[in-house]
Amino acid sequence: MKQDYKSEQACKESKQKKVSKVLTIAGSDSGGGAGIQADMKTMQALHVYSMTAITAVTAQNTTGVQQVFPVSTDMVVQQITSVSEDIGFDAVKTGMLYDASMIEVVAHLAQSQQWQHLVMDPVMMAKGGAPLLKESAVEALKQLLIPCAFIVTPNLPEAEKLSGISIHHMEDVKKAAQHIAQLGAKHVLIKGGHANSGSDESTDVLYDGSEFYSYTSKRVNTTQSHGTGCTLSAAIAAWIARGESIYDAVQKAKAFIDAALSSPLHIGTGHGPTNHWAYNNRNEPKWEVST
Ligand code: PXL
Repeated sequence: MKQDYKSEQACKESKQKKVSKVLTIAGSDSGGGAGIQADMKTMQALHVYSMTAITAVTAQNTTGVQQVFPVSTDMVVQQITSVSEDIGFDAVKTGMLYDASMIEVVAHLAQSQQWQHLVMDPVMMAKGGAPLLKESAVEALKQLLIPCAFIVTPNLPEAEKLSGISIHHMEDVKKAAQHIAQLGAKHVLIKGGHANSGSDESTDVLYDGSEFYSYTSKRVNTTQSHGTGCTLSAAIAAWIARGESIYDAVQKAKAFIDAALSSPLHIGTGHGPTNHWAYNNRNEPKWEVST
């Protein structure tokens, strides 16, 4: 009997999963498609417990950003301290940081708390062109936060800003990735979604300090792409927190965003959000537009 009980217990225990945890430090998007909201929806879908430190509150919808209200650096430090002292995390993700003083305090904590897995999305601008990072803060990103990053995930315009290299061809993408890695990031993923190549494929390039890896997927031509960068980087952070290698985390996060872009929800009248349910419902019928 005892033996039976023991094996039952062992079985039960072996079926227990560790809950992986990610802290996201980013701005709130009232429209629910990008920022903190995209991060939490993505991590929830990937069965990762998410926590937040909100850096700015934005009033926005699918037509644009109407207002930005930055949260004080003291309050951001307190949010991070509160969750790190009690709950802890397996990875940290940063999104909208808004200005140099915010970058300074986050970089300071990254160093003092020795964050091993910082996924840094260098958010600079919203889809409609609203600035989410002050121009004067780009240098702080380069000098203070990139050196703490496990992976930086710029799109093409962000990669140009961070590297100072004007990108026209794949060779330029590689040079820019090397340049950003030299600033201190362990890995750099330059996303090809903004390329105006006329190709029906989109290629993201990962650089790990010695080799380049290409991730090519079918280009999804859609206006329903608000929050794509946040969603991809949140998925990378979630998979890293779950113990995947950087190569598999990027591959799986790409699968998540491909599903999210391919099955739009048609929310709002402008640039709608991606579909954070789609990855888990890949074999379900597509969503109908509600009128
Ligand atoms: O997608 C970049 C982004 C990040 N964070 C916030 C945003 C946006 C885009 O609008 O609003 C808060």
